[in-house]
Amino acid sequence: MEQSHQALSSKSEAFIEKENKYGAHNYHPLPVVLEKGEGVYVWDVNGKKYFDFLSAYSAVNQGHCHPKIVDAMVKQAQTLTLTSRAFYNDQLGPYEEFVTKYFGFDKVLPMNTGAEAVETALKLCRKWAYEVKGIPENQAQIIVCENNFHGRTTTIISFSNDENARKSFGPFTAGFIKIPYDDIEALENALKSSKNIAGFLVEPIQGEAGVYVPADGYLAKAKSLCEQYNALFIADEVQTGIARTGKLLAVHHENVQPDILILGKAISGGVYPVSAVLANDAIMNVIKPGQHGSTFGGNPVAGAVAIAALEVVRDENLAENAAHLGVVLRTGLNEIASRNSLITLVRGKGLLNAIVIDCDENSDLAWDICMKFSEYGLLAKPTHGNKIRLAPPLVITQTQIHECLAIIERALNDFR
Ligand code: IF1
Repeated sequence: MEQSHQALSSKSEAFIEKENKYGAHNYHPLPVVLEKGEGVYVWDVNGKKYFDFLSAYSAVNQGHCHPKIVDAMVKQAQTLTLTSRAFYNDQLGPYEEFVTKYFGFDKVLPMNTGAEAVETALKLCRKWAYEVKGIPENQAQIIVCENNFHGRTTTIISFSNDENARKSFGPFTAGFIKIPYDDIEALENALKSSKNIAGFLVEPIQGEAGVYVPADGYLAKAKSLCEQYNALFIADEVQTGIARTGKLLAVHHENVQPDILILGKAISGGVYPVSAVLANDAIMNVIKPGQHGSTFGGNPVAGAVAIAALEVVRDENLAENAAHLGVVLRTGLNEIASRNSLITLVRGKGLLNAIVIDCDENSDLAWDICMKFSEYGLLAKPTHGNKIRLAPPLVITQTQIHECLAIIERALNDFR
């Protein structure tokens, strides 16, 4: 117990103090200051090595500083970085061809961050609703789920139910209907409730809610209901996409092709901000010049990086690895749970997993456990107080998973 409160090194403390003094206090990080990453490992400023079990919230699926992705970035950065979309560049077209074929869509709209891509998808959905479906101007409604996380812009937090994310940021954007997640009847009722439903925005697994996996068949049924009511099925795969859950996309577990697909995070392997919205022509073609865009979206570095990052996912069979090692990880965690009552539930898919700790959401226990993990060489972060997300880079090996399970059990045994 004692050691987890050991004093920080003066070196770490100095960096933490600087962030406290000069940075906005919009985060509460674990007190670990990292300076280097390679594959599944990161090192702190004191040279201590850790397994990274957060992967920057699933942005570094390909592992830290993957040489192929870094090479692509460096090479392009030395050649041409930014043109804006006022001119063509020689990287964007090839990237657009690559990414649309990779995911099976006619077209892509390139952006930078996940939240921007979600905003783009919402605008695209509304425009389709007015110009194709024929909903009267300003009447479109988009169905969303309770406990969603889609980013932090004003419109996106308009339909969040995280009070902390919303309070004192209003007034909010109208036009959203909230239904319980993983409730197909609620979806059908909402779709039936009005002629003005434009679409349904959903996370295939709710990440921030503590890796909440919906019932088998939910996504497939939701997609077919959307077809029936002529509403767009919009999948936010910013966190679940790019092999994280054991398939290229989490919707592929149910053979669903969304009408609009939102990608971010690992589409660049975490080396550069890249996001994307994919759709077929019947939808994407409603956006005309001047109606949407971004200075950096689709820049040459982003295109070169994203191609390399997606090639790594394919060439290194990361989806298969995530599927296989996810089973190994959950099996090991369930074995630990059978010996240590601190874990009350293990859930997840592929390498997107969480354990639920036997304490209430206001307790510090999950935080203290993560501090103990860190002391023993593994980095993870609690979410919603009593859940700990366990999501290593997908390049992890079976031997390393077993090492990590040993760390996790050793740490938990210090508590109970
Ligand atoms: C933070 C959570 C994860 C996302 C989905 C869009 C975005 C995200 C499904 C926006 C971003 C991040 C943001 C990060 C924490 C993290 C997160 F805990 F907040 F919910 F991963 F689980 N759609 N998720 O998960 O993407 O604009 O950030 O690029 O610090 O807010 P972004």
